[in-house]
Amino acid sequence: MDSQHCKMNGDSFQESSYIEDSPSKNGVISLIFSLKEEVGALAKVLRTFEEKGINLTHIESRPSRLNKDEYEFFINLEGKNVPALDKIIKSLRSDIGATVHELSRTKKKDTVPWFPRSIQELDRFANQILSYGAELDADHPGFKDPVYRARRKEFADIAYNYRHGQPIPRVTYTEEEKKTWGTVFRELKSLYPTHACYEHNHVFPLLEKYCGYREDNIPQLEDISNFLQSCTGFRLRPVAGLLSSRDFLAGLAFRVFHSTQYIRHASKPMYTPEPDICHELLGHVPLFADPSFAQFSQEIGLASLGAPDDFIEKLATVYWFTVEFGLCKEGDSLKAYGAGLLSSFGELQYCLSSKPEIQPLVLEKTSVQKYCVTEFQPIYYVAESFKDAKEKLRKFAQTIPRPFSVRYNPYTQRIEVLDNA
Ligand code: HBI
Ligand code: NLE
Ligand code: FE
Repeated sequence: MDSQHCKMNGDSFQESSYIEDSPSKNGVISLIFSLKEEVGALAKVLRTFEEKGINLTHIESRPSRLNKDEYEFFINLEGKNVPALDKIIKSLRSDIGATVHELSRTKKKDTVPWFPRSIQELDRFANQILSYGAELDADHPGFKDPVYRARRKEFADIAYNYRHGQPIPRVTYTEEEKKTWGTVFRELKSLYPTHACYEHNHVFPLLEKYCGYREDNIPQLEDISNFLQSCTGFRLRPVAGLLSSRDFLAGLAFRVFHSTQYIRHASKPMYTPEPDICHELLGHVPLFADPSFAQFSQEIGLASLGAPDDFIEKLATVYWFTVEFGLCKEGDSLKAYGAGLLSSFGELQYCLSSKPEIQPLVLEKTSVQKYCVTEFQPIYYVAESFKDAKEKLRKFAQTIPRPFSVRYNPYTQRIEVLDNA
């Protein structure tokens, strides 16, 4: 596999576009913009800053190297009113035709990253998809297949247009898509009795009974979302591709699971590095119907809200080695409960073979384990039980440097923030 996709510690899923938009927090913002040499050009720009009440703390000018008849201005300003600043930058670009480079927005050290406080606010994540999803990477089996790409776009549009509370649009899958699902379904179903954990095997027949899980049918997200809500309050919302770890984990705090709706490319049914409908429905969904697992998942989400970037990375790694690739003890044997295992008939067989390294789940260690997202895992961590994993997670969450604690209120579907100060 291509090693450039093996960024360590999951940082291929990381993104740090979080800018605190509360007007009370003021960091320093540096910009460079260039203007045509013209009488009053700079004054005009400075006036817009003045009008929006933005204080400039430093300004330098120099002739532009790229364009002889332009001047570049380097400015520092107080980041008090970020939305207004964003408007100014936009209008500099579109109205004056200036080239604007934003050099840095130094966040104050104690700035808390934005997080959703109500379930409706998850709508904000819809179009913040990481490149892996919307634009397929060059070594993806679907990259050169125009039919597959066009199909992926149809699914992306459903997700972009979705708003909380709406029913999830039903999809008519093509014969080829159904065939891919059929292969994955048949192969996995034959492995589950011996390889999947008790909870997965317990729920699976219910999904066959109530949600249309069959070899010749790809179930609909809406039906599954309703089923899960009646089991544990978990619900699904469609997503166009990979979200940042921060956004994805925040959904879990509300018992919302962002689910893809497209299916893997027909040429590689046995394993895909991306989430797809097989992964979500066969891997994740059965476990979200289990109360103890649902609680564990939500607590990872709650721990992530407003946490600093390095902590998000640790939580994403814990998520990776539990929810995605976890093994658990059942008597004397090991079983798979991680969704990435339960949706890949290649890796499901491999993970319980003698090939990989097996270690007990110890979050201080597990949370800093490096991993690769495009290959079978060389190491797995074993949980004693979901209850044990949850207790470990609670202890771990207490180490988050966060000046407040959070609690989910299921009646209002809001996060309550309790100030520790
Ligand atoms: N985004 N849509 C989507 N689905 C995932 O399973 C997913 C994600 N973003 C990040 C992620 N998973 C995890 O690997 C962790 O980084 C949380
Ligand atoms: N490798 C898994 C599969 O083939 O189903 C998907 C993993 C998504 C994180
Ligand atoms: Fe997953």
